[in-house]
Amino acid sequence: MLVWVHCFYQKYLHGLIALFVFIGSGVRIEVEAWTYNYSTTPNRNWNAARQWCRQHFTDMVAIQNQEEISYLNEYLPKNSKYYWIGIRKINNKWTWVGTNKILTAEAENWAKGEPNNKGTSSDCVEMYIKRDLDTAKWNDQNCNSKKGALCYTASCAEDSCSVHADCEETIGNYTCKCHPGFQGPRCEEAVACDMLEAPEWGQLQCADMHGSFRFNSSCTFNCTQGFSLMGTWNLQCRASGSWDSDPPSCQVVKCPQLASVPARGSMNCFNPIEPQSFNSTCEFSCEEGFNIIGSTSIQCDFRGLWTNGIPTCKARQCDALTAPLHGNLRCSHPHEDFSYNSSCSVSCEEGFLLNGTASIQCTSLGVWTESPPSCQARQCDALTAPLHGNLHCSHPHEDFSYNSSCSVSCEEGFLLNGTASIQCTSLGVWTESPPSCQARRCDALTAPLHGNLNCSHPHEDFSYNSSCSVSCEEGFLLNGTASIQCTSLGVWTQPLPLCQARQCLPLVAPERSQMNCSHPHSLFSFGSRCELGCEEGFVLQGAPTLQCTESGLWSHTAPSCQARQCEALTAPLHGNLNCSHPHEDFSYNSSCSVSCEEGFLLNGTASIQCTSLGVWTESPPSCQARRCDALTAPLHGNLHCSHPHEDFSYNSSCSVSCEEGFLLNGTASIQCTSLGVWTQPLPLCKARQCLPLVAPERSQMNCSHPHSLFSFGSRCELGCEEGFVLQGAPTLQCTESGLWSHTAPSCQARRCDALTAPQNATLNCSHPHEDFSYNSSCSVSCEEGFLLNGTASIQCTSLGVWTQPLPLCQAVQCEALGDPLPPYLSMKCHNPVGNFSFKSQCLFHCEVGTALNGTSGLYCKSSGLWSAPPPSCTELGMTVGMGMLMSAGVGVASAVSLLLLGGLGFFIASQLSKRTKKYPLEPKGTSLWEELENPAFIPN
Ligand SMILES: *[C@@H]1O[C@H](CO)[C@@H](O)[C@H](O)[C@H]1NC(C)=O
Ligand SMILES: *[C@@H]1O[C@H](CO)[C@@H](O)[C@H](O)[C@H]1NC(C)=O
Ligand SMILES: *[C@@H]1O[C@H](CO)[C@@H](O)[C@H](O)[C@H]1NC(C)=O
Ligand SMILES: *[C@@H]1O[C@H](CO)[C@@H](O)[C@H](O)[C@H]1NC(C)=O
Ligand SMILES: *[C@@H]1O[C@H](CO)[C@@H](O)[C@H](O)[C@H]1NC(C)=O
Ligand SMILES: CC(=O)N[C@H]1CO[C@H](CO)[C@@H](O)[C@@H]1O
Repeated sequence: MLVWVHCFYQKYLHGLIALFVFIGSGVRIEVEAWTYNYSTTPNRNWNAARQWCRQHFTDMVAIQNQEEISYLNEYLPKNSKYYWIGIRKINNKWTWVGTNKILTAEAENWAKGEPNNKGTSSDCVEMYIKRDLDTAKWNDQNCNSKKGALCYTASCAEDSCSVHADCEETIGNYTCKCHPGFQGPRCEEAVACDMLEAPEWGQLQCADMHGSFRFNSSCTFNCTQGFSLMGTWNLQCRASGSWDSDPPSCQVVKCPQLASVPARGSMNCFNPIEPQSFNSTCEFSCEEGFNIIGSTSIQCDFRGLWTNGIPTCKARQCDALTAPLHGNLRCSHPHEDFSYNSSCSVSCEEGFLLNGTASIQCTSLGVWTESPPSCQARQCDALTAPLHGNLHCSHPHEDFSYNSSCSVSCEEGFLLNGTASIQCTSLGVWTESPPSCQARRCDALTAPLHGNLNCSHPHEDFSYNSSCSVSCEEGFLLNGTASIQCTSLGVWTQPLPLCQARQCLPLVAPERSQMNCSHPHSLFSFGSRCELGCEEGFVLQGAPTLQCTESGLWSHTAPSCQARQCEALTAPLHGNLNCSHPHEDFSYNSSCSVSCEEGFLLNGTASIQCTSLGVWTESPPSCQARRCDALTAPLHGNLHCSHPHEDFSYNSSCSVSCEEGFLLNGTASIQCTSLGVWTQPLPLCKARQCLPLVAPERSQMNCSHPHSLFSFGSRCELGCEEGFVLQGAPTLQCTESGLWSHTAPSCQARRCDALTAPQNATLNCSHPHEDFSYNSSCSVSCEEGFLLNGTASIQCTSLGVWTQPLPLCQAVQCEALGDPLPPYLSMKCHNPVGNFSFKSQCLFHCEVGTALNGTSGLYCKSSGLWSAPPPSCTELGMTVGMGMLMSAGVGVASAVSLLLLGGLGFFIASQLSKRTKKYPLEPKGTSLWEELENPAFIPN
């Protein structure tokens, strides 16, 4: 067992805080706080197994979920009989015996087909720990079967959770399942509801079992006096953290609505809380003129009742009134009889006037605005007797008042003016204005026409004793008596005189005139005015208006009418004038016509008339010379014209002259005929002709012909092809004389320098054009023994220079000798062309006592090789070979001097003499060197 435990530890509990303790036959697995104990030695029936579990641990396992199942399957060792678990069928329900809880669906873990509940006693349950098939699944079994006991130790302790929770086992621990209304790990904390506040105008009192405003808190609301509670008065905090109903509010107690303010009064309410509610105060007042009846102020008490009823307003009272004598009283009472605002008016009988204010009112203070009025008889104006009359009156009421009556009578000689008897009416006026007594009248006079009236009136205008006189205006004469009087009978002594206009002589209208006269007074008298006008085409001579003056004479003498004058006409130049004059010369209706001479044309209308306005119908015509076409100078010509009449018209003559270089083509002078055409067409100016040019060989010619081909002004430019040079003028012009400015040029090949053959060479040239000119080609060939230095063949370019400089022929070079010379040997060379070069000859000789070994004379061959290898000197004996030769200048003379200088003279002479036989010297003109040049010269 111990071994197995070790393996188990290693196999399953590695890394966990785990502990195995072996107690007899029991094994405990402790995983943190969760503990399972089991025993398989021995296997027991279910009751024994449970007894063992209860004896040693808490109880047989109760499984709450799948997590515990897989845990057990993993950590328990395999037992062939498997393990009992603490579940049984009680009252036909699978029940956990340890916790007495019904099996939940969550924890259910039956093997396939289980429970099949075979047999009555198979209501115990085993768990297939580590079985191949249906591992960890459950199976219902006969309770007497013997199996391993699977026990657990509870993690829940007395104080694991608070009293408000149930402790539940979990793997390795427990959890506290809170009772409703509690929360927190140990479910100590009651669920909180929203905080409550006392309502406005109210109080709040809470009984808290688990802290204020928490689960099971009970809060009671009440309101202050004058307010009533609206809503639930008591609230409970529920397990869900909400109150069982909304918090109540306190609402003010209302009094009955005051339906209306008293009539004629006003109400002013003060509402500290709400309108017409608890503590509201209303005050009453009456309008002006009204007294309040009742209390002026009422209040709403806490029960919602007003302290008093609404008061009323009563109008204020004035004294009662009665109607005055001769009058009526009329009143209106808006409120009560003779009280505030009552209005009374008094009206008087006809003929009586109101004394005082007609209408009075009862004021708000209960007094009348004025004292009541009375009625008095209407007064007329007081009367007095008129001048020259007497007055008699009767007065029923008062003097000169309503119903009084008065009458007037005049003295003799005067007439009553007005009604004799008058009465004072009910309106206080006399029926008529009081009468007067007046003097007798004559007819009223007015001044006669064109006269003045002058009157004097001792009484009244135009009445007894009035006197009037008349005077006439200027130009008028008095007809009658000048002064008249009004008699006592009311008539004038004479009729009123008149004023008559002064007369002029009558007028007669002159001939061809109209006369319009106006006669304000009478025909042709003072003021008459005559206007005179003439017929159309005639002009008035004299004053157009005549007036008859105040002296009876006309202002002017009578005028006359004369025909209107036009401008006098004369015959135009080259024309005749023919006129007819019905009235006067060149005046209204005169008619004139013009005719022109031959060769001239009428310009204007032939016949014109003098109009009524004194102007000719048209301006007088003129005669103009007949026109030819206007001419302009021809190109390159000048036009000279003479015009006896007008430009280019009848008798005009024109001639043309041409510019230099141009020739006239046609008649030089032409004339304009009487028919308006030129005798000939206008001649032209043609450029003078030069001979046509042909471009010379190897040239290009560019010509411009401003006038015509190769004529005056033509200009030809000539140029040569490449390599050729123009000989002559490059530009030719056709001059005004018809000749070219220069003779035609030619093109010649461009020249190069003439060449001569260089030394020791021959020159071979070909010349396509001229000697040593463009395209000439020359080649140089050297003589034998000379080499060409440069290009063999050169050409003359188009620029007139050779492509290359002429090459030279240089002598062939042989190897230089004597640098240094072998011992005892000396050398003399003759170089006709250059040192050690073609044709060079060198002679050697050895010192005395030495002998020449080799050829004494060498010459440079055309192949550039010496004729023989250079010699040397040997000391053997006195035999001296012919290897040494003297070198000397050119010619025999120098050879001779050499011989004179050297001690060898004799020797050489003997040698030469010896040799003469073989190589005889030329008698004249040849040198020793020339001799040596001979290819036959072979020493030894
Ligand atoms: C067990 O659970 C309690 C309450 O839930 C907790 O306070 C405690 O730390 C847990 N113990 C372990 C070991 O998890
Ligand atoms: C809640 O209050 C009711 C009545 O006041 C009481 O019967 C009940 O036991 C209380 N519950 C708790 C958990 O305090
Ligand atoms: C009502 O009026 C009384 C007396 O003026 C005062 O003492 C009381 O505070 C008022 N109540 C309220 C709720 O205003
Ligand atoms: C005279 O009177 C007539 C008609 O009133 C008028 O047509 C005419 O022009 C007058 N002649 C003159 C000269 O005033
Ligand atoms: C002369 O010179 C040749 C070649 O250089 C040599 O072979 C010969 O022996 C010389 N003769 C004498 C006598 O020294
Ligand atoms: C009740 C009981 O005996 N429980 C045991 C479970 O196993 C551990 C380890 O042996 C014992 O200490 C407990 O007493």
